[in-house]
Amino acid sequence: MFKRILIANRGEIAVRIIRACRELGIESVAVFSDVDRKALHVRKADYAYHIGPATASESYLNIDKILEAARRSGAEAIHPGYGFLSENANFARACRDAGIKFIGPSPESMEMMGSKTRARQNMKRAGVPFVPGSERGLELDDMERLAEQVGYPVMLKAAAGGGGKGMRLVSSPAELHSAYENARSEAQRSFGDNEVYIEKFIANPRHVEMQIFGDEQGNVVYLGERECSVQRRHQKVLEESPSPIVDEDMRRRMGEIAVRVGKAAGYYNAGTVEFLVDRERNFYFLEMNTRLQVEHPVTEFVTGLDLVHLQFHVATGQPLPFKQEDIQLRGHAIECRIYAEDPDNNYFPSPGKITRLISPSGPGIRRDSGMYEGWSVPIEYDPLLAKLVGYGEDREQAINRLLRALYEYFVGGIKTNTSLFRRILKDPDFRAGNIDTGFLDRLLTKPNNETDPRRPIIAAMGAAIFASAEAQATLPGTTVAVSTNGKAAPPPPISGWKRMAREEAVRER
Ligand code: MV4
Repeated sequence: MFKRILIANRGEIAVRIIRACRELGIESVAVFSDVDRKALHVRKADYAYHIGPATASESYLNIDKILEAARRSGAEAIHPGYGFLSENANFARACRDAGIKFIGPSPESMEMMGSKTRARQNMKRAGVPFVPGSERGLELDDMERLAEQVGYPVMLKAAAGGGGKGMRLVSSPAELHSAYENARSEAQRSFGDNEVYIEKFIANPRHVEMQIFGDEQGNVVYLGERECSVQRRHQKVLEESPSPIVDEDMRRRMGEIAVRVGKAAGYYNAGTVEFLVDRERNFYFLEMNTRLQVEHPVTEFVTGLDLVHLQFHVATGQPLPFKQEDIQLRGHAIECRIYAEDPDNNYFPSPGKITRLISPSGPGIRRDSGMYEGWSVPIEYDPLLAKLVGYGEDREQAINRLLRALYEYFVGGIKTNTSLFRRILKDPDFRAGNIDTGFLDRLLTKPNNETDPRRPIIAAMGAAIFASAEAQATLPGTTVAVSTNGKAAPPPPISGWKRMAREEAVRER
């Protein structure tokens, strides 16, 4: 096993990886930018190296700075976490060239999946079902011809894209020309690559992804699916495993397809194969994520595996310690992404100092967090604070445990999105498993039932007590300061509240 691993990341995922290191007796090396000196991952690691200013391109995204820290620290391997350099083939190659093990897939696998058109060509060859459309970038006239063939509405997508950037829905031939130009220029601006291809549009799909794991001997297994349809602006908000719509037969078919994707890519280490699922439960390969994902804890709960331990294990060159038939899924897990954002201000980021923190725990609850009381959430990075994961024997128990834990959570000083999860978890459609990628937008346009119907009465009671206290404060016998210069009097030195409390304390029963 490795003796020392550098974690090229920050926040909750860095803490998660440091925990795995500690459990296995591996020394952990943190890296940090100027604004992360006091971050939790820096406190928890065995060693920590400063790598530059807050700007990610000069710190967490800077290959030379990361490799320099690895060299100075004597780390033998680098775990990239998610985001930042995790899916950067040049970084994986630079690690290889520097004689440092990149804990993840080969740069070749990453490159194959980095371009959607290249991935579609390879998946076609491997017999993997993908959304009908083109496998190459197209010029406008070819695009017009193919759109007629596939049938409107169609989706234009950037080959280098992801997260909805450079994506356009086209409902009729008249809209194609301008949508094509827009998609192309957005793709050029966002990715420096204007290749655009076409797909048939799938209305209100579900997003279901399959976790796979490979070793360097060529074995690939699947570890169950995650339902990730609860999204907002292409950002996942809540994920669960298993998916409420996937039965044993569908899981086996989807899993075997995902393994075929992995094998076609010569894939090893942790990976995720994303599918779109239509209303008839047909599923289509969408893309592959070549990293450990944010939502991996739900898979860890239902499989009983530690995916980070497993990443370390296969990165040392050892084969997977189990076979497909050894994998058994048990129970149900749901993850909430707790963000520093303001639900009353369109979920705008809400950085600042955490002045008070009361954290949930208890049966079936896991919390992966990068925050602590007194720490300030920086504005420069993704505002994910923590992941709260609930586990139960079934979906209902997982939901109820999560709701209970959400009520225990108190984060003071900043705004967080915990109220959003109470709404989601109480929603009848969600509880029935009736979710697709439009679910959250629909929920957010409904009246907010999170508001307690007793609120107006509670407010009236509060007002009555306040009015009574005001009256008490000015009763004869109360000390009232009198102005000597004829201007407004200062407030009374003894409040009515205090006097009422004292009276209550000495009252005869
Ligand atoms: C689609 C689609 C419908 N039809 N492709 C959005 C982000 C990108 N990764 C893929 N996306 C979609 N591709 C076709 N042919 C609908 C979406 C989509 C979506 C997909 C997954 C999760 C959330 C989504 C929200 C809106 C649209």
